[in-house]
Amino acid sequence: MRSLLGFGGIAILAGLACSSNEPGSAGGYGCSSTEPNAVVKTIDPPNAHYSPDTTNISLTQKVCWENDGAVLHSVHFDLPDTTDVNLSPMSIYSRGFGVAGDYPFHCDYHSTMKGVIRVR
Ligand SMILES: [Cu+2]
Repeated sequence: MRSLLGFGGIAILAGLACSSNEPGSAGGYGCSSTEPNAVVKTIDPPNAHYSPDTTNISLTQKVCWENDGAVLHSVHFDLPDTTDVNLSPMSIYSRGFGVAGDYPFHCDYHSTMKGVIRVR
């Protein structure tokens, strides 16, 4: 049975005040930790990186990137999925995958920022 999420499960919540129904976030945004989410945080320079840089999820899980820093980052996937999303300060980006595989990604603004989502 295939996941219903597929590639349609993409949601961008960038800087939209009062639009989040995610609990437990004082600022009105943030990745929910009560759903079956895996959370990846962007870490600002001088030691810019994703934390964690490798994330393992199942076909039914989502990954939520969270920028609670002060500078712009992006989540730019490498081939075969070239989705490219800017992640402004105080914003999140959440998506599912639905197809098993490795999904490497990087930040367009900081060359040290690389990560991979491993979907099994
Ligand atoms: Cu960055």
